[in-house]
Amino acid sequence: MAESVLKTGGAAETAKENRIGLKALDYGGGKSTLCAGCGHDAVSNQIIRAFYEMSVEPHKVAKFSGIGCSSKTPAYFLGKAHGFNAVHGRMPAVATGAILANHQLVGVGVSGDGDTASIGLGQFMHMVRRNIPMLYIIENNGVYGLTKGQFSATADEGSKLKTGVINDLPPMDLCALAVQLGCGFVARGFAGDPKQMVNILKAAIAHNGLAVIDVISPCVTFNNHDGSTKGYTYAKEHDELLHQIGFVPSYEQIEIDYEPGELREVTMHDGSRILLKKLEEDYDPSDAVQALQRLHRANESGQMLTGLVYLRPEKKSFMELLNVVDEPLGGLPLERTRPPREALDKIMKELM
Ligand SMILES: Cc1ncc(C[n+]2csc(CCOP(=O)(O)OP(=O)(O)O)c2C)c(N)n1
Ligand code: SF4
Ligand SMILES: [Mg+2]
Repeated sequence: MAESVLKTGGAAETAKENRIGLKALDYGGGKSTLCAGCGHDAVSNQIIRAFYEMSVEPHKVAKFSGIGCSSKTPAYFLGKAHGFNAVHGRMPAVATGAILANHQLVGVGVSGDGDTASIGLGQFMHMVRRNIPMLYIIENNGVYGLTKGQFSATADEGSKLKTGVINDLPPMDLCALAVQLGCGFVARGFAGDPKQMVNILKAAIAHNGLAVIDVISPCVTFNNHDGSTKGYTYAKEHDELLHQIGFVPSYEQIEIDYEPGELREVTMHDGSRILLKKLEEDYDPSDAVQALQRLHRANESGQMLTGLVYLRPEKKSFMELLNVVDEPLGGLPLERTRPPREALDKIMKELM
C-alpha cells in the first residue's frame, strides 16, 4: 500500500514558504490507501504542488468527488480544505450547489472515467453547459479500478480484461465532448508528466469558469498491460505534446526563458499569463474546430494529445450569468434573501 503522496525536492524545498507563509506540507492530506504506483497518487501530489505554488489558502478550497479509487483521493491532499464525497456519478450536482452557496471557494472536483463518462455522464454534461467555476479533474484509467477492472466508457476498443473479455465498444473522448459543449478550458495531461500537469492545474486555478482536465492516470493493477492506451508505457511512447505550457501568476513579473516568436501568450481574467510554446505547428487553443480535428486525428492514429486543447477565458461563468452578488449567498442574512411582505403582496395582487 502506498503511503503519503506528498513528495518534495528535499529538506530545502520542504522548508520553503510560499507567498502566504505556508509550506508544501501544509497542503498535504491523509495517507494514501491506493495501490503502490497508482497514477492517481501522482495526480494528488501534482494538485498539492499547484495549490502550494499558487498560494491558495487551504481552508478556502472545497473538494468534491463521486465514488471510485480516483474519488477517494481528495482525502490525500489539502487536508485543511472542505470536502464532500458524493454518490457515484453525482458529484456535479453537489458541487454546483456548494459553489452556488459560496462562490468565493476554489472548487476542485476529482472524478474517474467511470464516475464521469459512464454513470455520471448526464451530470457532467450539464455542469459543463452551466460553466460552474471550478476544476473538474478526471483521473482516466479506462477501467472501473475500485470494482476490479471492468471496462468504462473510455476503455479502448479491442482491449482485453484479465479475464479475457474483449471490449467491442468505441471509447468516448471527454476532451472532445467538453469542447463540443462549449467548455472554456479543456486540457489533457498524463500522471507521469508532473511538469506539464502542475502548469495545467495552476492555469485552471486562475481560470474563471469550469476547467476540465482529463488526466491519463494508469491503473497499475487492472489496466497497465501492453496495448492499453492508458498504461504507463503506451502513454510515454505516444504522448503528442501540443505545446509546452508555462504559467505566470498575476503577482509574479518574472520572465521565463521562452524564445520570442515561438510563443503564444494568453492573459487570464485575473492578469495571470499562460505561455504556450509551440512545438511543431501553429496550434491556436481558441479554435474549437481545430481542437476537435486534432483530437480526432490523434485518436485515429493512436496518439495521446496532451496540453491545453481549448481555451476561452472570456466565457461567462454561471455566477456571472446569474449576476450574483460578491458575498457568498450562503452567508447573506434573511432580510437580503427573502422578499419583503409588500413584494409578495404585490405579486399576489397581480395574480388575482
Ligand atoms: C450507484 C452505484 N453504482 C455502482 C457502484 C459501484 N462502483 C463503485 S466505484 C465504480 C466505478 C469506479 O470507476 P472510476 O470512476 O473509473 O474510478 P477508478 O476506481 O477507476 O479510479 C462502480 C461501478 C456504486 N458505488 N454506486
Ligand atoms: S485498483 Fe487501480 S485505480 Fe485502484 S488504487 Fe489500484 S492501481 Fe489505482
Ligand atoms: Mg477508472
